[in-house]
Amino acid sequence: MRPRRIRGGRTTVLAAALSLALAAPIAATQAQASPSGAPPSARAARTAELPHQYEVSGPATPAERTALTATGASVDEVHGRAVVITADRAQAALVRQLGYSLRKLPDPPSAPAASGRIKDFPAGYANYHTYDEATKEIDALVAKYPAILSKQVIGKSHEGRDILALKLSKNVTKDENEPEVLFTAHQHAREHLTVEMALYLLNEFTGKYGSDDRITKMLDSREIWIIPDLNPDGGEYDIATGKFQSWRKNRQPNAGSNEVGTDLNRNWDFKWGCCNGSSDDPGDETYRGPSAASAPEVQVVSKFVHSRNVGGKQQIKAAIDFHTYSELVLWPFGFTNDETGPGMTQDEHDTFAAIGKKMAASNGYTPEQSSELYITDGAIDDWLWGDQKVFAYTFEMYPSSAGSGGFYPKDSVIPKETARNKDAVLQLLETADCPYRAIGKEQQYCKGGRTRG
Ligand code: 0X9
Ligand code: CA
Ligand code: ZN
Repeated sequence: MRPRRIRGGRTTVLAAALSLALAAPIAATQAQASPSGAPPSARAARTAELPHQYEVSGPATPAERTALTATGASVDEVHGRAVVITADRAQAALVRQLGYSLRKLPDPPSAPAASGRIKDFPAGYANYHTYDEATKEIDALVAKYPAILSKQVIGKSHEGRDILALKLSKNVTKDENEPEVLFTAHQHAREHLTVEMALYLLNEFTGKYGSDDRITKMLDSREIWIIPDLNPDGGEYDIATGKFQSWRKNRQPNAGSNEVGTDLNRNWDFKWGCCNGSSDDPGDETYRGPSAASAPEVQVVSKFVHSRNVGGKQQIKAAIDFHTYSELVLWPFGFTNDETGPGMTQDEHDTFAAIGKKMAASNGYTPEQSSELYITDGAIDDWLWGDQKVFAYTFEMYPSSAGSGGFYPKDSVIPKETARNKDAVLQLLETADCPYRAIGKEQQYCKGGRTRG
């Protein structure tokens, strides 16, 4: 019963479930139609158009918010009786059609790069790392700390940029029998703060090994993987012109459409496209791609995770995928509102919730099952858990609202808002040898101790 557009025209919304009038052409279609009334050449026009953020008053339940995502807009922020969305003109019109009122929010800043170069962050954002800057910083760290940090190129993005996996551990060149934990960042192009989060962790773990007790213990007894940039093409595109593009997806073209990009966080191969938690329209923010794991970036990371299955056992025990924004700690499943069911026992759910709530207590975020927000299918955490039984979380970082910078907070917040997650990250590392300790069931689930062999 999902509201559907008729492809090729965006002329009709069939929103029977929402009891809407069906016949009236929507405003955006009229705006896009040529004077002759011929079919609009809206594809090219939409591609050139930057989306905007809007506050939408009314949607108050997960079901209402999921219905909102069916317009193709992304839901960026959730409050009791309102949300903030990113939408292009057509999507905004569809939201109005659902009976909600929209208030347009200010656009992200646009300024010449502080460096005077294009393809760089603008003034006020100079401390964010471009892809090249991040790569240089990483290479310098690897050169300085070769005993505890190693770099692998695990594959390439659509446009051919390297996707990196950094390993941090004592005896880093050996694959030791130690619990592994994965941190990923930047599935969504405009969420630049997440790359800074990954770089923070790399700097912190290397720089404080040997002096910070908790860090030293974790590098001595865990193998930590950091994939700092899942979507380098999208990230570079977002900053390429001196004006932030509010871009979310990757930069893979879509066959038969002028619309570019797949939402990587709807493309993972678990319950892909199952549950109205993603879009089949290439123009939408949450386009799931033509098939599961169709995005090269998703393929590369899926293959990497599968490669950590050693001797029939997945070595990665826990994970955090960093996003912005809203200050949330989320856990699976996103594809269903049910707390338990196939693939999620009561003990597993309770373990997710116990660890999630404790991490949230340390960083001040709000803990909840991800479907409390809205339904998502094909998200990485659902895949990591559903396919690989990794205790996988999604962190939505700073800020809590659009008014505090939304996707584009100034670089002055980077130190505080990355360090804010240090304790949560260490907690997850510390629990990774037996997550079930969090519900007092270590004996039942973890006796025998060793993860392998
Ligand atoms: O919609 C998303 O992919 C995430 N929000 S964002 O604003 N960063 O795009 C939330 C995902 C929630 N669902 C799961 N974690 N499964
Ligand atoms: Ca080791
Ligand atoms: Zn995101």
